[in-house]
Amino acid sequence: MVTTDDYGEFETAWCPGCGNFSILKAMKKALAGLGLAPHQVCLVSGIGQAAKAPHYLRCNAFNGLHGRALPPAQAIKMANPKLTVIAESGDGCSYGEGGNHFLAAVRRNMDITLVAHDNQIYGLTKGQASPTSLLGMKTKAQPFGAPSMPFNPVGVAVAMRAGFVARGFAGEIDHLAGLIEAAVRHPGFSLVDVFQPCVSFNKLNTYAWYKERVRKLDEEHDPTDWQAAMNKAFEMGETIPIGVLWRNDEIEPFASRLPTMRGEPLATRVPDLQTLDKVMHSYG
Ligand SMILES: Cc1ncc(C[n+]2csc(CCOP(=O)(O)OP(=O)(O)O)c2C)c(N)n1
Ligand code: SF4
Repeated sequence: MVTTDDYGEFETAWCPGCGNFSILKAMKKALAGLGLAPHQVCLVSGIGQAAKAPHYLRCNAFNGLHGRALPPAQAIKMANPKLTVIAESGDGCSYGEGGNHFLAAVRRNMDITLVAHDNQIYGLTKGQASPTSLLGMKTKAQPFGAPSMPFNPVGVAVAMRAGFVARGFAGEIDHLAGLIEAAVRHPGFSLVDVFQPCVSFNKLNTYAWYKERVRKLDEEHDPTDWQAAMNKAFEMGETIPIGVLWRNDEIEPFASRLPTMRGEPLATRVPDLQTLDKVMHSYG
């Protein structure tokens, strides 16, 4: 039986009290809950504090460039669809530097999961506003307040009728583990945007701020009702719903649209060198 211990215990470089610790716990719980052994999983990240998360789990991992977690994650899945591939990175990495990759991943609907640690700030570079920072939030780099409207990742993903869209909170570990499990089980692109307090640099969106606002979605919410999901995705005031906002069971996963992804994984296929040779010569 797979347990959380199989994923190891490592020393981290995170500040004491950082929300990243809880997301790490939830991730281990979810992977063990799914019965996935470490060799069956590949975690992919970019750059940032959140992007260090895969360093702290004993499983396959790829740590790439800032904003570029999703392209290698999709490439890994294409090469070996048998692997469970999870991209895990910060909000800056996922929606700022990696914004276009995020949109492309939603459109492709490949069977991977993005777990975005959304601390509404750039943590690693010491506290500049990120794409999800609230309008007017003061930081050292934005003393007059963040001047741009915040990006709403779950709103955009629901608007695009993505495969699966959920929002979690680092202060609700068991609930978050359940969301990650459901996201991984979904046979297409899945997003879990996670509110993650950055205790060092985000003095607005603190644990107390989130606790006052986050509310678990009740049973009545139907995640296949697009209009209801849109309404919940944009409920960002005194209450902010967490849970599975939206699920699209109707779109085909990418693998069934691309014939080369059918059959034996590319990673284990025996290449037909004669045909390859002919193709190469045809360009000569
Ligand atoms: C292309 C590129 N732009 C900018 C940087 C500088 N940089 C490194 S980490 C980072 C912010 C990370 O923020 P986020 O992704 O939200 O993660 P966090 O550290 O908050 O977990 C930036 C801007 C970089 N490394 N590469
Ligand atoms: S700077 Fe913020 S995000 Fe980074 S480890 Fe410290 S508390 Fe966490």
